[in-house]
Amino acid sequence: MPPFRTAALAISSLGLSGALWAAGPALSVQSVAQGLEHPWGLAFLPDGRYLVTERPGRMRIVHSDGRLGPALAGLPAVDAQGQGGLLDVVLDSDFARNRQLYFCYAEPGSGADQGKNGTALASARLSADASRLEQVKVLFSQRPKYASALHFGCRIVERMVDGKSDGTLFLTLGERSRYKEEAQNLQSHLGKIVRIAKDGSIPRDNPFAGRTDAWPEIWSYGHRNPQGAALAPDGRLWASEHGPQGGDEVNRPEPGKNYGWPVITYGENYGGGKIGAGITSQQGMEQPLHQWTPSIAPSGMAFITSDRYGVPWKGSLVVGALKFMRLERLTLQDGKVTATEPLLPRLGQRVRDVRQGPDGWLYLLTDAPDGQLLRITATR
Ligand SMILES: [Ca+2]
Repeated sequence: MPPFRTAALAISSLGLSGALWAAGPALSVQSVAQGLEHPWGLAFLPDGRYLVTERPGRMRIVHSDGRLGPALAGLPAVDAQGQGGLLDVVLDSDFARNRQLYFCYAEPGSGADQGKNGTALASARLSADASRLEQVKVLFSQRPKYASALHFGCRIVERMVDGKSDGTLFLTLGERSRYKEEAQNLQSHLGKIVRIAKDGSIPRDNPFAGRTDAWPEIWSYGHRNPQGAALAPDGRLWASEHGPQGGDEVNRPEPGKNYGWPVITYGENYGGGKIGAGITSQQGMEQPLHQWTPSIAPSGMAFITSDRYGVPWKGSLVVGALKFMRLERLTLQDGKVTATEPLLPRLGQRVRDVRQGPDGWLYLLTDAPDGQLLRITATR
């Protein structure tokens, strides 16, 4: 559709001083709750309350008046050190009926893996009185485990096809930092996005299912540390990942595709110096849809599907930035990123997660020892 492309280019070329900004709403930030210790994942319960994870290993209800409920009982052991701990949580799309939820975390190793850890995904049922997790079941454990406090990835997205769950979950997995070459190894879970059925089985239509030289859980590979993921309104998976120094990325991970790390990257080593051959493209490896250099340190992401922020913002992707302490809005057109705009430049807090609530507003979690749940409303 050439007319659309022309329009998108025009918007993009306006850059930072463009009319796009003027067309956007004025935003207001309200604190819903505070006193959350490094909150990481946020879900909205059907009764108007919130479910929040805290990285040290707690999951709790936040009441609509901001009061924090006690930590829920029933969590498995969590290896909370460095970037690891209790990380994401999502509700099953049928939660109102089945009270099922999914969470991921740094799982401590045992036996031969004593002293090591890895990302794990579990399902559970929230008890009727919302005081505990019941029927906790580990659906997936990242292999191999390593002794590392870095790069767990760990966003969960339920896959929906034509608006209905297909019974599977995506889980993003980091490459644990010291083992970056593993991101290219198809017989390793490091630096991958995997797709797992809600009962822990492996979907038969995964891209590498049936192959002997690749693990069947793998959906896409060549990722570094993907800490943001969301399903677009059209049902496609999008994910963000931290680059090294520079080269943070947004991708739309497709089955079986290679997203390049550490062979291709727009980043460099910390303190300077190229990674590998220092190349940004190679045959058979996907280019990011957007990359940030310098890094913004992208964490959670969400699509704006509500009308709350006006027509120009509907369909945008918003990404939380841990660095520069803001939100980043990406304008999308035909599956491509055509413009980016920093939001909330005076927020002054690291953004760990961003989600659109059932009321259509955006909600943020800020990463701090005294982290907050914030609601972002539009005042015009
Ligand atoms: Ca890449």
